[in-house]
Parts: sequence; structure tokens; C-alpha cells
Amino acid sequence: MWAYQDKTKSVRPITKGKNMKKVKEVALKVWNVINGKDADMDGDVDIDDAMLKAKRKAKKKKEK
Ligand SMILES: [Ca+2]
Repeated sequence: MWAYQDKTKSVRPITKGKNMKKVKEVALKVWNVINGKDADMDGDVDIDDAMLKAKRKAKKKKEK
């Protein structure tokens, strides 16, 4: 009885939740790259992306 309860109560929802979390994380990272938030594509939106975007903007202005 106890073993059965443990299986249905904890094992399935935990694995399902972890997978969903990973899928959401990956989807968010891909989305950030697509819409330009993650400029250096390292998976994080931080100051490095802002710096890279500023550099790209400066370069574009110079070329024109
Ligand atoms: Ca980044």
C-alpha cells in the first residue's frame, strides 16, 4: 500500500515537472536569441548582451 502510494504521489509528478521546467528553460533561451535579447547566444540575458548590442550599434554607425 505504501509503496503504491509513493509511486503515484511522488515519482510521476516530479519527473514530469522537471522535464517541463527544462523544456520551458530551453524554449525561453531560444526565444531570447530569436528576439535579440540574448545577443551573444550563451543562454543568459545579462550585461554582456547589452555590451555586445552597444558594440554592434557603434560598428553599424561607423560603417555608414
Ligand atoms: Ca547572453
